[in-house]
Amino acid sequence: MIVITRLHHPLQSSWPQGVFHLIPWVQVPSVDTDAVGRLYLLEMYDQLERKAAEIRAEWEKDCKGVNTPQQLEELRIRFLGRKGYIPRLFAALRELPPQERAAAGRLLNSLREEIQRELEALKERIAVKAEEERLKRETHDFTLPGTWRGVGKLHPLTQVRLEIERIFMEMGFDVASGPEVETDYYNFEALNIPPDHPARDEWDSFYIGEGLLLRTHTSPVQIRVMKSQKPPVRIICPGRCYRRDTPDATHFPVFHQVELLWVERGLTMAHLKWIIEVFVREFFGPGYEMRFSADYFPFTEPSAQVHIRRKGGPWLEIMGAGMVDPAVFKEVGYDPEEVTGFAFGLGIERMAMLKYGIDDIRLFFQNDIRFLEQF
Ligand code: 2NL
Repeated sequence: MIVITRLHHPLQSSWPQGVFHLIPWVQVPSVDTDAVGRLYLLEMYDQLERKAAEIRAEWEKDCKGVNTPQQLEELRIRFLGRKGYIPRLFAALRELPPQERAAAGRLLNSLREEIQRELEALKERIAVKAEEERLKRETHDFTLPGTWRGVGKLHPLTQVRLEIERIFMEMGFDVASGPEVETDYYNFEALNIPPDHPARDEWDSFYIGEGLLLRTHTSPVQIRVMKSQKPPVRIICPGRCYRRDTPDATHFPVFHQVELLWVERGLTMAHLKWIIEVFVREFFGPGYEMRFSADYFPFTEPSAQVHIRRKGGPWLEIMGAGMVDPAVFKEVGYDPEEVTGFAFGLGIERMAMLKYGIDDIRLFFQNDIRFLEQF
């Protein structure tokens, strides 16, 4: 009796078509069972090999028509997907007896590896082609004007302020600042300008009630510094100031000041003159002569206005200055017999106008880019 189980192989749609069906095993009871088994296995292996060759051929044919990632993915699923040809072949492998699986497995493995390798190559080729096509499509005209991204710069007043700060910082002065809304005390009284003093007419102010006003100069910063520390004091106070002036070519209700204050034992007007000389040379350049002439400020005594000029040019007023009035020292708790000091105040707008030849202060506040971009 011959017992051959599972003659119907999963790869076969009907009974095997090879030599197997020709074996008259039913008619020949004394058939050599081993020989029949070997034949059957040979047939199975043959079938597998043929199927592999078919798959290989189909692959060769179909991979030529693949041009897009989608087509590639379809091809991959058809051959390597969970229910694709190759996994189905591997499933069929299980139908072979163990001793035959190795050879068939090697065959299928090499087929699978080959297809995987070619799939990768195909993927690479498609990517390269897609990139080439993208480059062909996206051409650039490098002669077209670019998008202008304006490079910002500092406002000319800021540039001038920073330059002035640099000069005095190099001479050892600290930069101090304080509030723009001040009390009447710090803005006037501490500076030896009592209420109802006629000198107040000089500084037409913006009052905002309850003894508060917009500072008319940066001197209150210096008062605050002196009240908070002992001499020596070497500071400059740059900042925004406000006066109730009607705008014209040289006046604007908002403007910027730098005041300097140096308090120490033994300072004289000669030191003041030296400091200003150094400043003028640094800021305006060499070749200027300087003149002090008498002036009056309630907070300095003596007081002076300072002019400079180039040879043959007109005298230009650059600042007011003076020796700190003893009344101011007493107010902040300094002993006028112990220390002396000097101060000056200059307008940043005026410095910028002199340096760059600007004839109207209002230009600084109009934010006209045609003006601003020149600095
Ligand atoms: C000007 C004049 C000046 C001062 C400001 C000052 C400050 C203290 C004490 C003494 Cl705390 N003086 N400042 C001194 C002289 C002149 O400014 O016309 N500026 C534009």
